[in-house]
Amino acid sequence: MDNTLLAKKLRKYFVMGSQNCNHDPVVTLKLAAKAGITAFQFREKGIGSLTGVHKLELGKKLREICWECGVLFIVNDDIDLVEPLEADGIHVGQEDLSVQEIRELMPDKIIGLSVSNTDELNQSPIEIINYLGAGPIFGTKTKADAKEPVGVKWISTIRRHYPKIPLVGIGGIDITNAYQVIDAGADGVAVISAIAHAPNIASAVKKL
Ligand code: TZP
Ligand code: MG
Repeated sequence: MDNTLLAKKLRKYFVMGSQNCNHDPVVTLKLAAKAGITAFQFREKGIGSLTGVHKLELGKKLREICWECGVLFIVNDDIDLVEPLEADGIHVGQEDLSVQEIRELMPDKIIGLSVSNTDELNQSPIEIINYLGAGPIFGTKTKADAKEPVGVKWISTIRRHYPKIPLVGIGGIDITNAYQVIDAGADGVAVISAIAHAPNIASAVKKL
């Protein structure tokens, strides 16, 4: 997939695991996928999350929905799930398995990398990854160990250095501020609670 197409597919990027959902995650994803999310990241992690076979079984159901609706399917961090779920790619943070190692194992998968500051950006092998996740842009309660919010300025900074890399903002983004992230130069917005906790999921997805 080339950069232009990937950038388009990252426009409305729903990130979620069962621990984020007030309702059945399968129902939640179905509603979001039917309403127009373009990408999904299976992020089953943290307090209350599933492990082992339960994680795999939920992943399979969510993967199926993404196939049906033409939604890109990315796994968070867990490299052992990429093949069993036939994921389109994997998203990792700075403390996870190195992108060099992942690229050697998976030459054709999409690799997304989180970057929160200039040091992280400078030490990252941008040429071997496919997209960047930048944040947390705004304050967020969803990720317990989230770093300080960096603001939309971080989006414009990355964009200046890398005019063409597919780029999404994450952290505290909702229907009221998503436009700021796009206006700053991001290709898309990655959200958890703005969709998972929305009173009306379809309406939230449309407004993002
Ligand atoms: N990475 C940086 S902030 C964040 C992640 C996974 C949490 C985003 O959740 P929300 O609810 O969209 O603020
Ligand atoms: Mg991680």
